[in-house]
Amino acid sequence: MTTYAVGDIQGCLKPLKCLLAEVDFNPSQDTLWAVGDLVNRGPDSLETLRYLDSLGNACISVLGNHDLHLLAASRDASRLKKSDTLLAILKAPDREQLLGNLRQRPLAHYDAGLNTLMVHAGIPPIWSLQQALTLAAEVEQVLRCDDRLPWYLDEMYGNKPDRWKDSLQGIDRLRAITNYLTRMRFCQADGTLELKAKEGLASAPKDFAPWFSFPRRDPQLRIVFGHWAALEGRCEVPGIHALDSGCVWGGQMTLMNLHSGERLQCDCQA
Ligand SMILES: [Mn+2]
Repeated sequence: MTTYAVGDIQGCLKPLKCLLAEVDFNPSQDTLWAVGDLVNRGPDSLETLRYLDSLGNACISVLGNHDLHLLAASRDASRLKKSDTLLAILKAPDREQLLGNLRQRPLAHYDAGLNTLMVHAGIPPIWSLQQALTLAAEVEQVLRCDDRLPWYLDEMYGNKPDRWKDSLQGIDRLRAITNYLTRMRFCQADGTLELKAKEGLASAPKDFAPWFSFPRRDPQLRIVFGHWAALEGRCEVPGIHALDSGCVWGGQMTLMNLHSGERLQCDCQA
């Protein structure tokens, strides 16, 4: 009965299976958390989705920006970029089932027993745990609604508004929540976002710092996140665990035992 969390998979199924074999992962007893970006850039996005779906309740995953991009591309293929490796999913006979399952996945997952929150990118310092969960649920509701999903996917791209306000409404509100939870790296203490810088800590734009470097509303809460490959799986802040170690970019995949905190990495090339 062990819960593990894995970093961004991005279609790298081989190292994932290698890590799960290494820990004798048993889907009838153990649970795998995935920090999102299940697909894209890597070689086996289609098989990754099929495999994670086959785990049923043994896999809990939050949505990352690439997963949302897949949903948007399934609505309008002209959104595909040259570097995307999503075509096999869009052409698959079971695409509707795979995409249908994907849009049921949450943007934030919290386990009280493990005192752990999982999000793809992070949460801004101005949000409490409860706020993060409530706001994530607002987007989740739209993702699961046939009538509102196309509107959301058409309007979700963009870097504005760059600062959270409780009074935000409509698509601005949903886009801000989405950007915090799935794209954020650097921000300010008041939550102002900077979404262009993608490199390591040294690349912080003037007056900005990593989202996890500010005092937090729930300092005892453990947070696991992915998205930021340039951190190479390292974060010095106690209780904040970076799991994206850039597997798809030639790095390793990281699997963390959420009970012991022990980490395992796999060199297996995707
Ligand atoms: Mn990402």
